[in-house]
Amino acid sequence: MRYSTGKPAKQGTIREPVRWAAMFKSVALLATSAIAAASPAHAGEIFGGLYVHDIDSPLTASGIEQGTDVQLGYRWDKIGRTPLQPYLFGAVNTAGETSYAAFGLSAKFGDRVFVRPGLGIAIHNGSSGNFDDPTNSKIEFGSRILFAPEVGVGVRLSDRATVEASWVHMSHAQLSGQQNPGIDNVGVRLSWKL
Ligand SMILES: [Ca+2]
Repeated sequence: MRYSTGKPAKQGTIREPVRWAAMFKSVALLATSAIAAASPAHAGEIFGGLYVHDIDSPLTASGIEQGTDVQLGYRWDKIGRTPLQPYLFGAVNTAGETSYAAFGLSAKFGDRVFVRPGLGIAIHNGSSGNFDDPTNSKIEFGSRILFAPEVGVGVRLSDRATVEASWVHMSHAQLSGQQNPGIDNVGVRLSWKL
């Protein structure tokens, strides 16, 4: 029995769904093979963390801004046979001060215990002023785009999960002039392999 309603189906109503199904199938196949080609062995990782924003460190002239950074990101699988993993994250400041997003490359050395250095480029929504304005509680970064080196020291919790103490620095290395106070954010980050 093909049609339980007993009504004869019109030509169009049968053929349209079949055509759409075929199209959907080929798109799904294409997407699946593209993902498979991009990551033959593993998928990437998602990560998230909480950071004390703008700690007063010897590396920066700061300790000015307040709040906590809520960070959320994605780390791709290794590029070929290199240890390099591209990453992308956003860090939103809970006190409405400088939030930022960074894209870069990191490498993980070790397994149960590891060190993960990285170098990223960041864009932020804080002040990019070239002179310090002491009347505000903002950092004048001197540039909209900043270098964002980072280091994590962590341990593996399971096959999928790691936790690390993480330091993210941002400054422009005086490439955009003398005004380069920089910022250091220190926190804890959890990564989860997909
Ligand atoms: Ca200021």
